[in-house]
Amino acid sequence: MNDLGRIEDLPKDYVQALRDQNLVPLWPSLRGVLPPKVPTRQTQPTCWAYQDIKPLLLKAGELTPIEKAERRVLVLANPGHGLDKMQASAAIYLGMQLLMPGEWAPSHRHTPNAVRMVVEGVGAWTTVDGEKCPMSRGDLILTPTGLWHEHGHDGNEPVIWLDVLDLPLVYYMETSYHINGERQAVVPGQGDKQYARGGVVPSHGFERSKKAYPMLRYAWQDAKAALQSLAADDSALEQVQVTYTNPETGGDAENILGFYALMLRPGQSLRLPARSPAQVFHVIEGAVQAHIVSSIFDMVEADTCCAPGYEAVTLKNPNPSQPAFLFIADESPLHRKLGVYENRG
Ligand code: 1HN
Repeated sequence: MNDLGRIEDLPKDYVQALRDQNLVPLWPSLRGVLPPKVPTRQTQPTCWAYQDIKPLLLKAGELTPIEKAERRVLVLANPGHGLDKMQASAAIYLGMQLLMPGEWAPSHRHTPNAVRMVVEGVGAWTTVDGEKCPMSRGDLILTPTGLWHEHGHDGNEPVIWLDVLDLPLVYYMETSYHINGERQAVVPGQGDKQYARGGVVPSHGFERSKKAYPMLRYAWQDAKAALQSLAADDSALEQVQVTYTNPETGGDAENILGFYALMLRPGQSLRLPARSPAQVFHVIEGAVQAHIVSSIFDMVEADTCCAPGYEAVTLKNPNPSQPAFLFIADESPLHRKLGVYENRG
């Protein structure tokens, strides 16, 4: 693999003389940082079963009060990166967060972008930039970079959601920090109501392009209805998928990670091409078998898995009579902006 000469081939005193000057020879490491044809990926195909996470998360609820934790989260860490790194992939962080009835996770803002995918429970809400977003199963709620956000819970059962952040990238760039704030005043006017139907928008009471992130909550019932009507409209459509977008720009909902909902028809097997971005798959409804490199994950509702970039993924719906629905997060907005995006088929 390394045919460019080894560090051991150099005189020890020469290597030490380089070190003393904070100098390093490139050639022994060149193949490592620039491997032939395919990048080295630490990201391993990994699956986290919700039935394994949930009891441990509920236990965290008993062990650690919210006042002490601020955010009560178990991180879904990819062993390929090392568990301490808290990374699912190079750019993606995943965590399962628990909020118990009556608890409040105080207001703060930070540079990493986040989204929440609600997994279980009713009665919780997230206030983002003054907009109070109710949290129901399958809803996607954005907390983009710099916006104040806090979580509360008026219901009477535990609420659990999946956090997806671009924290590993923002941390790597030495740009990750947070600021604590006061409880937010809730302001009227909800982006998810104003933009609920593409093509018809309110004539009064809102202005275009005032906000960088005009829509913060994407209700699952709307995304699911969109998928079902796409599937019904064209029975030959193979990839029944929607992208969560900024309704003003038409671009991705956030700057770094991309978010999508996918419907697998009953019994469908779908091959996703080998593309450069790493991906995360989370089952919202139904069952999904994911083939990723040499791993096969049999996933049920609320299970989550990740796939490295540059690998094709095959998703199968084993149920012959019911569709399956997945939430997908990937690194493609980042890859496109950086000019490294590839689709290798
Ligand atoms: C964060 O602010 C939240 O606001 C959740 O709920 C998870 C992980 C890392 C850094 C900040 C939240 C987070 C986080």
